[in-house]
Amino acid sequence: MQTDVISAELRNRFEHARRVLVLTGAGISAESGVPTFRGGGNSAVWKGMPFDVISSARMVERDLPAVWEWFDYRRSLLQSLHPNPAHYELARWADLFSEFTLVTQNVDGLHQAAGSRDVIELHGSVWRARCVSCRTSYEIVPDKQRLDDCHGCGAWLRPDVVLFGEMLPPGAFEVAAQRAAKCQLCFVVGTSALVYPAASLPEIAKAAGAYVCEVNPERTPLSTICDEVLTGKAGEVLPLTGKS
Ligand code: BJW
Repeated sequence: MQTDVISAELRNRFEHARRVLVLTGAGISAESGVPTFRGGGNSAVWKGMPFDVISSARMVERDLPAVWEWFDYRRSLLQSLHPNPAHYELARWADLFSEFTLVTQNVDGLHQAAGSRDVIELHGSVWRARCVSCRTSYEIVPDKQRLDDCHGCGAWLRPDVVLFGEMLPPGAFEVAAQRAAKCQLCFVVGTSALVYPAASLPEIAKAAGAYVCEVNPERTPLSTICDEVLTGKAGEVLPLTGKS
C-alpha cells in the first residue's frame, strides 16, 4: 500500500480537524484473525446455523445454552488473538484531537486491549454476561468459569451482546449520534454497513457537513455517500494518515 492513497485533501482535514468520529466493524479485527460476519461473498455459519439465526433474540428464548456455546467458542478463539496495527492506530488518535469518539459494533474487546478508552460499544461485549431479569452485568474473566445465574435475583445470565431484533444499550446510540452530528471528520472502518442503527451514524455525520471517509477492501452501501473511499485493509491504510 502506497502512502499516496491518502489524498492531500484528507491529510489536510486530518491535520486540522478538532472533532473526529470513527465507526468500526468486524473488518478492523479481521487482520487479528477474528472472522467477520459477512464480506468476500460469505456469511458466518455456526453448526449449520447462519449467524443471524444463532445471534438472534429468538434463539435466546428458544435455546440459551446453544447461544452460550456459540459465544463461549468465540471467546475461546479471542483468547489467543491480539490487536493489530489498526486498533493501535485508533488508540493513538484519541490524543490527537480535542474530541475523539470511537464507536464500535464489535464485541471482541480488541479496541480496549489496544489501549482505547471510552469506547462506545453499540452491540455489547462477549466479555460480559447480563441477567435476563434485572440486567445486572458481570465481567467474564479469561480462563475462569463464567456464572450461569444472577447472584442478585437468581435468574439466568445471557451474553451481554445486542442480537438481531434487540434494542441497543440504553443511551449508547444517542451519545454516538450526538457526536456524529458534531464531528468534522468521520471514518467508517471495516463494516459492511448493513446493520442499523449503527450504519446511520456516517449518514448523520454526512448530513451535518462532516467529511466522511471509508476504509474497506470492498465497497458498501455507504460508499456512495463517502467523500473518500480508501480501498484496502484497515491495518495497512489507517497508519498512513500520518499525523503525529
Ligand atoms: C475489512 C477487512 C480489513 C474485511 N480491513 N475492512 C432499518 C432498516 C432495516 C432494518 C433495520 C433498520 N433498523 C433496524 C433494523 C433491524 C436490524 C437490522 O439492521 N437489520 C438489517 C441487517 C436488515 N437491526 C437490529 O435488529 C438492531 N436493533 C434495533 O434496531 O433495535 C430497535 C428495534 C428492535 C426491534 C425491532 C425493530 C427495531 C440490532 C442489531 C444488532 C446486530 N447484532 C450483531 C450480532 C452481535 C452479536 C454477535 O457478535 O454475534 O452485530 S449482527 C452482526 O452484524 C454484529 C455486527 O456488529 C453487525 C455488523 O457487522 P459488521 O461489523 O459490519 O461486519 P460484517 O462482517 O458485516 O462486515 C465486515 C466488513 O469488513 C466487510 O465489509 C469487509 O469487506 C470488511 N473487511 N477485512 C477493513 N482487513
